[in-house]
Amino acid sequence: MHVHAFTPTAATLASAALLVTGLLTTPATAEPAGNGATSATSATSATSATNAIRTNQLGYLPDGPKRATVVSPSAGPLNWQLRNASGTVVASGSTTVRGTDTASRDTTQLADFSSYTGTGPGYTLAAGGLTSHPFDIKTGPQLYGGLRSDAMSFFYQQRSGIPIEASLAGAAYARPAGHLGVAPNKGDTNVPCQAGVCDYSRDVRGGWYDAGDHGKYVVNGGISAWLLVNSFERARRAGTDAALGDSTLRVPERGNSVPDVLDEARWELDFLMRMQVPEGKPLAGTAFHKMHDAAWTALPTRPGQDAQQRELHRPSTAATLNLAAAAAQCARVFAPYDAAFAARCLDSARRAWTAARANPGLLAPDSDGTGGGAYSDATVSDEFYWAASELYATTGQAAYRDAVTSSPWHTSADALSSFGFGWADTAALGRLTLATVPTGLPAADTARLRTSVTTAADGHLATMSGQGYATPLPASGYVWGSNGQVANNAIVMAVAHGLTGQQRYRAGTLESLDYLLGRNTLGQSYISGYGEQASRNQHHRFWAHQFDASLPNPPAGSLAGGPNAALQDPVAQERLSGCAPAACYIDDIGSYSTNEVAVNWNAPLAWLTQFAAE
Ligand code: 9MR
Ligand code: 9MR
Repeated sequence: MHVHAFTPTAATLASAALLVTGLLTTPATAEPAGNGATSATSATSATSATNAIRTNQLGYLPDGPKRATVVSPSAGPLNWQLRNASGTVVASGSTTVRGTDTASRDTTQLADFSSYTGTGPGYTLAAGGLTSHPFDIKTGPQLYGGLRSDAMSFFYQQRSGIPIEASLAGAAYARPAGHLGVAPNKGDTNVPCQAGVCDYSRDVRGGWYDAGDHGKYVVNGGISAWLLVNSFERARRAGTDAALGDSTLRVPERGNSVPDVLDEARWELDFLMRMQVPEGKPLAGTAFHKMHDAAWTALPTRPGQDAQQRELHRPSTAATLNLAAAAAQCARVFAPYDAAFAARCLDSARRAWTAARANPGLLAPDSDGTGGGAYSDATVSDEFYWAASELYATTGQAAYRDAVTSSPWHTSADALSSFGFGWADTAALGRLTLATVPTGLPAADTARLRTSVTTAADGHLATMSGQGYATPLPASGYVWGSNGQVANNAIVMAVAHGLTGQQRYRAGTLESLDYLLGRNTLGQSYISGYGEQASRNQHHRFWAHQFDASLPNPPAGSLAGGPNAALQDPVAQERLSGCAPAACYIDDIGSYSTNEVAVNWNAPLAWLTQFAAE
């Protein structure tokens, strides 16, 4: 748990009167490779958005909500028309005036064409003399099936320690394996600790690179693996897991009789277990917090070309509990497919739990951010709750149940707050598991946990209804990785839908995808490859086309971190000063605080697109 309430800076407050409707980027102008700290686009081209009818640029479901935001100074409602591909008006109505939206400072109106249930390509919505980008209305598998597959391929392409094959990723994305000890890599096969942390080396190959960097961090890897496995566990409950089964994704393990989404998660789970301190060593059973380069590498750097020394950082209680939670979930979900692997996961989870209980105060410091992210976390009671919940759901054992029921997080209203869950805030994950997986908890207690999920989902719906773009974030919620937070909150609503069958929760989930796919103040689809105006220059050391024209842009299905009002990188500071919170985003490779990709953001995207594709 860490505090992430956003405090407006003096700059954002002073410029509150400025009417910044949006900031678009110009197409990439390739310049010589830089160090990533500067913008690759030289012009300061902050132009306003080209289109003021904001829709989901991918499209809508015939039986789902279909809403658009119209930005208009008009004080009264406007008439809208929905046209099909041949230009025929198939539905019409009038907008609802919404007034000024705090997060974007836009004056918005709502056009709701949900009652139209036809299907087809190339619809447009017109209002107030403006016309939207064209969009499709298609069924779930048709509309979201491709994005689900691409959002999962992101994980394959982030894999460390294995070559990325053209046959699976496409020729532009193929690359040699990274960090297997082939020069100039120092390799993750024999990694020493930082000075003073341990006197031995470990083989910590594999796993996914965290983001645009080549670090591998247990807390962020664990929550991401958990989300992929959870997406499968949820689908199995709903009876829709066939779509995630064997040979459904572009992974090398196709055809091994194990669902492909689990194959992908296992690539990370194997790595997480390698990060556990071995028996016989000090702090045995705990997990090293992270491993990464001794110093930041420049952009671009292909994984196999990273020449930096890799180092293990000191074990932390948070990482240990994150491993315990993810490995306990692994034991439960993998059991029908690979009993031996499930048993190995359970053994690792139990040892991690015991070690965390014995070492509850190993806190990862904020200062450890050279060459990799800090992922600091000063409060681990929520990680204890999450790990206990997973171990209890898997084993049914009394000791874990007691740890669940005696935790303050079992009853705290903060477990599912408006900020939701994240790599440092994991109590909600325990709640989601206990609310959905059958356990021996008293029925009344399970019912109370389920109500806590639906109450949280209703809170997100209330937040959305107060926003011009139906975003499940308060105006203060535009922090680093805000798009990941949107996606995580959408998962809470999807789980509430699963628990109750109520359509309003499904609508909230789908409208959250609308936001990510273009229904926002910038008219920006934050998912590469999807939408007329989609992010394409996310911060990444290999998908660094903006810095080196011979390298690819991020592959389709890569979610950008999103608007971050705190402007925490030099490009954002130079280009976005005065931005409204929801507009503090720039599609520039240098803006790592608004435009990086990360496993903990693509994991909820994969989860949600699986839900939407059903
Ligand atoms: O590239 C790094 C990115 O992955 C991280 O999220 C970010 C914050 O930890 O840091 C980036 O690295 C920059 C470093 O912090 C400062 N010097 C320039 C680095 C490359 O942009
Ligand atoms: O997602 C992380 C965000 O919550 C933090 O505020 C930020 C700064 O510490 O770091 C983010 O994580 C980055 C990590 O530190 C390094 N790899 C890239 C991650 C995404 O930007």
